[in-house]
Amino acid sequence: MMRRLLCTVWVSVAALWLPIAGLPAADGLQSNAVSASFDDDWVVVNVRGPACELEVRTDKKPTALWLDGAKLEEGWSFSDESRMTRVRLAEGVHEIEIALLPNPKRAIKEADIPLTDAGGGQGFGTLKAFFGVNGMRASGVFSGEAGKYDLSVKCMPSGRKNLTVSLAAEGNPTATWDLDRAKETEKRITLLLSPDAKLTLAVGGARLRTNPVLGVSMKQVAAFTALPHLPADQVKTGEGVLVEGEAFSASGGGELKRSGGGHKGAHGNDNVYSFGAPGQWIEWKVSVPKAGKYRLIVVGATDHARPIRRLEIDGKLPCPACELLQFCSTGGWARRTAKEWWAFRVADPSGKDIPLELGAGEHTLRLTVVLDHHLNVDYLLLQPIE
Ligand SMILES: [Ca+2]
Repeated sequence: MMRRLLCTVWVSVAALWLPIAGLPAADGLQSNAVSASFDDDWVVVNVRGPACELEVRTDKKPTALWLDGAKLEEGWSFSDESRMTRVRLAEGVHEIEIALLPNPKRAIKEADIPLTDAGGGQGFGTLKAFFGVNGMRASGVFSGEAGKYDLSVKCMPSGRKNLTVSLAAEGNPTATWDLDRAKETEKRITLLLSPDAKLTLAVGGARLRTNPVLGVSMKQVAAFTALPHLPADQVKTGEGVLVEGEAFSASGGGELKRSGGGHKGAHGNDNVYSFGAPGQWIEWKVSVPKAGKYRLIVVGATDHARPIRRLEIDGKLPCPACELLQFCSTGGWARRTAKEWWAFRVADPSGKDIPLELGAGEHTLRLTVVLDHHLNVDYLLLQPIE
């Protein structure tokens, strides 16, 4: 059974007693504004206005009081007869916290939650936490390099409270889970993070007097593969198998659009755009004349900093790096100038080709949006590697 604390708050102004809610100030007297919140063994009262005596029906003698963050050793009293706790307040804005539990600690207001590196590095930034009547909300910016991360959030038991945690990381679906009442809870989440991604961690359901988050640790499990690139007009389109972006065979997860010549200098006078919703995908059929190793070139334009795409061939990842291929801004969407079409090569950042082994015949290439940056696609080109 939950104990219910009966909290009746009255405020006295110039010797007149006024209930805090519902009554107008007596003639000629300025009223105090009062609000209060409480749970089993803790009362918080906010008072604004002229000097007054605040009286709170706490039923038992408090174990500690704080006025505006400072512990009050004197200046307050408790009456066994009326079961009231009385505090004298000067004119102004005040917060009074009254603890009724043994060995009280004042409710936490702020905390830093570091994003520690499970791999032993220097960490990935800090979430700044603020505590209020409904729980805690912490936010901060991820300071690591782009990549895929395994993240672990450990929280203490919630005790008598029902607490729900949510973690939102820019570009990823929000994860929510409940805390166990009796034992520590560890939640593991995989996130795709760009540098400077915003992270928000919230614990809701009740006022918290301590930080329930024991730690957040993360570990990079895959890096993004930044693709080398060159101006599109330097690509020898005659060498290899070319498939126009606009000649896709299927798409899903978002409304893909064909330009119909609305962009400058596109090959075949057309391209696709509106390709940037998380999880959105495009498939192309290509017919490879001869079995062998091929390099893939994707000609695209984007004004976004870091479009990430997963490449699959015939439903499979052709190489581990193909999970997170990172394009970069070409300076614009190619609406103004054809110079904004760049050729990105599936290669490691040092420029070494990542060869794709293909048998003769038809294959399906699929690009899927990871995170949310847009990329216009003019064409794809498979070139045989000597
Ligand atoms: Ca095209």
